[in-house]
Amino acid sequence: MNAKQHDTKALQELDRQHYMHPFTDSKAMHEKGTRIITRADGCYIYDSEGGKVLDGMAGLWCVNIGYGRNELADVAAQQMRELPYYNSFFGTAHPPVIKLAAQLKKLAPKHISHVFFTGSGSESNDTNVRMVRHYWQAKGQPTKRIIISRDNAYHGSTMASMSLGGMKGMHSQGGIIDGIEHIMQPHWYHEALPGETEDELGLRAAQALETKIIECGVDNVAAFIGEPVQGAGAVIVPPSTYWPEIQRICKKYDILLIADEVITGFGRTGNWFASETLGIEADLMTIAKGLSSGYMPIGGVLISERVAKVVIEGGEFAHGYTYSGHPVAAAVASANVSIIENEGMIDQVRDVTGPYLQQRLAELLDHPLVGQVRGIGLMGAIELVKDKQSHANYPKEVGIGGICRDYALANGLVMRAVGESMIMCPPLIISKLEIDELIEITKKSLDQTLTQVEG
Ligand code: PXG
Repeated sequence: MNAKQHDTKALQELDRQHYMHPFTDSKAMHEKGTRIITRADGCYIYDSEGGKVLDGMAGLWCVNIGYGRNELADVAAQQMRELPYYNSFFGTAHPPVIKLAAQLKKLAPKHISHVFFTGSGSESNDTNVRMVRHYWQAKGQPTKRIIISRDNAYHGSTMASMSLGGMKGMHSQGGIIDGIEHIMQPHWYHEALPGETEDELGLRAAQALETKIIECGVDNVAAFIGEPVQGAGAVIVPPSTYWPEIQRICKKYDILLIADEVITGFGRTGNWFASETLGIEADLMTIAKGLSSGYMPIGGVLISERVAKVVIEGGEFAHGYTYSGHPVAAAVASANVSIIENEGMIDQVRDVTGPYLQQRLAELLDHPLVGQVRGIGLMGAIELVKDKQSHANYPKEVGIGGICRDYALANGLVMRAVGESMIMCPPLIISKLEIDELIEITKKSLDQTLTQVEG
């Protein structure tokens, strides 16, 4: 494809004048000049200066099938011509949304019976807050309203989903809504007591849920929400003792379990959902991102028969978005899911590229800066430390993650820095050769970072 010419300077100036970016320190960004991405293909993105960069983050954890799949553009164009918009309110529906719901029911865990559609992961978690409270009300237990989540969780950026999240920096900008409680995260590397094994930490972190339920009053708790593997929190894979214990506690106290699969869904961990990989049976599952591989904005909630029955029996659930089940987004999501299925992408992640990425990441443990590598399937994190023995990170002021991220970008790789962790989540189509490239650039960037911070 011929690259269109773009006037970088003019675009950067317009950007500075008029565009308010999400999650951005505007002043700092404009001092460097905004990076303008103009096109993408496969696992690579291209900028307005002609630079080619390996996208180790699949956009924002979402471009599962990779860039440049023209079939999806064709599906979108065809659907726009036929029926660009209609809603599912007031007794109507349209073919793409009905077909997508049925397609998702087929590939979801057996106990899932229905799907509610939204425009994003954040909206889906807002839907969850309303749905679990409505569920308990409809069952005649209206005091069950509190939702328990974890520190350092990410569930979105709307008021309710941000409140569910456990990001202190977000809470501090405007506060959180009532009825949300947080417990510790299952992060062995930084949360373990002296001598505590991973399994012991997993149990202790899960039992914090039981303690919190009792503290809140058993009759006041509606649900627990967790990402099977924390993503934005820096790819934190819980010890194997964690989820079975969480599940046991949810059953014991009769509270609903919500698995936020926005990042982990659609193949990321080598199954359709991480709930299968980790043996979680959730009452509600949040989906977005990989549902359409980011080609169209769409999210949703997979609903178990247990919850769906009560909601359906409860009369009108007064909730929905103009773009719930948008026909173009639904048609594109449906084609995306078919591509994942027909091209065997999930088997490839489970059997080939997932284990290969994890094996190659493990090699980085020899590097003086690397204290731990974590990961599962095609998501991974590298924890940068000053002292491997004590697990101590460099002081925040050093900004070691940002240093490493900037070197990686200059070397041709997009990686995210979350505090002192370097994180990655490449498209599911990444080849072993491209994983080699990712690892080589990471090694080089770690060396450059070490030289800069230690001289
Ligand atoms: N749940 C999870 C687990 C997520 O990772 C959302 C919900 C919200 O989805 P929407 O579509 O509303 O953005 C997410 C989103 C980061 C980063 O810094 C991560 C996300 C979004 C933006 C930035 O890693 N995840």
